[in-house]
Order: sequence, then structure tokens, then C-alpha cells
Amino acid sequence: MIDLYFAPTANGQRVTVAFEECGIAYRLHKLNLAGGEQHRPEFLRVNPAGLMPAIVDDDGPGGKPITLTQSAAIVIYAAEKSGRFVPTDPAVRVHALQWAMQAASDISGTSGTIFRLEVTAPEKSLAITDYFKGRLLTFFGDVDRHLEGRAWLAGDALSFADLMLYPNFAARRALIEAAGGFPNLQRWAAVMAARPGVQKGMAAGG
Ligand SMILES: N[C@@H](CCC(=O)N[C@@H](CS)C(=O)NCC(=O)O)C(=O)O
Repeated sequence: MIDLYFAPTANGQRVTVAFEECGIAYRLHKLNLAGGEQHRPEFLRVNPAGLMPAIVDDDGPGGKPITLTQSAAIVIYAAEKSGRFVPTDPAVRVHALQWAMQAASDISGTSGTIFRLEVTAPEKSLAITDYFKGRLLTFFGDVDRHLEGRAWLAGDALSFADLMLYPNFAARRALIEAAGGFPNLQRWAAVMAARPGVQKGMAAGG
């Protein structure tokens, strides 16, 4: 059984979406981030960085327990453990990695920066926040162009890259819709949103 330390942010939902889609059983330990539960000693023993998501799998590689952090690493771990959503063609697999890393770095990093500028930064600046919103829309625009004539981010089937990106799209749906356009991204997101595993993962902990 996997213990998952979780809060309902895009990074956390990536993992619940991946676990649900991969059919992996897990025990959810919900952390109240606003209440500072990520700084409690019992969680710091799991991830000294005090960041969720984090997992402890008592049946890791070689049957040994493993602790893992970073949502991207956990999603890929889930895909490899279940043998699902990992492209077999090496060229498709590296392209899945490419788009997974775009979600994990460019999109997640910028989206997280917007959250900090709007919520936790000591000073607010509309101009700086708008700058990062424009940057985030540029990254989503790159995905939109890539999805023209394609159903999935890599190859002709759903891969771990799609599981990575969807919660970021959902978190910034209002910004994307207000900007208008993004027809290919919106089509892809509608297909993702209709999947029972994605729905269950997005609702986890609610
Ligand atoms: N790159 C990491 C980011 C993890 C992260 O920043 N988690 C945030 C919530 S989305 C967190 O735990 N924040 C608690 C804090 O900053 O105290 C990942 O993808 O897992």
C-alpha cells in the first residue's frame, strides 16, 4: 500500500489522478498547508523539504520500501509501476518526457509563482502578476499549437505527460477561458475531464 501525503493543489492532484488512472491503491494523508501541517516533524521525516506531494511505498523496487517526492517523479513512478501510460516506442517516450517536463517546470513553476504573487508575497504588484500570467498563457499556447491535429501530448495514446498537465490546466481554467482561444487545449482538456479516473483523482480529499 502507498501512503500519499497530499493537499488539493495541482501538484497533489497530479498524483491522485495518476494513481486513479493507473489503478494504484493508496492511503491519503491530507495536509492542511495553510495550517502549516507540512512543517510537522512527522511529515518532515517523510520529506525534509516540507513540501507535498510525497509518498511512502512499502512495496517499492525490489520489494523494498521507498520514499519519493516531486510530483513528476511520482507520476512516472506510478506509470512504470502499473505498466500503464508509458509509451513503448523510445521516440514517443522521450517526447512524453519532454511534455511532462514542460508541465513540471515551465507551467507549474509559473503557475506557482502567480499563486505566490497573489497570495503569499509580502507585496502585491498587478504588473508583475500580469507579466507571469502572460508567460503562463504563452506556455499553454505552446501546448495548444502542439495539440493541433493530435489527441494526446505524445504519440497516439494517453501517456504520463497528459496526466501531468491536466491538473495545471484545471487550476488555471479561468485564466485560459478569459484569454479565449486555445481550441486544441480545450478539446484535449474536455476528453481528459470526462475520464472517471481523472474525475476521481481531481476530487480526492474533497
Ligand atoms: N516541484 C514540487 C513542488 C512541490 C510544492 O511546491 N508543493 C507545495 C504545494 S503545491 C507545498 O507543499 N507547499 C508548502 C509550503 O510551501 O510550505 C512538486 O512538483 O512536487
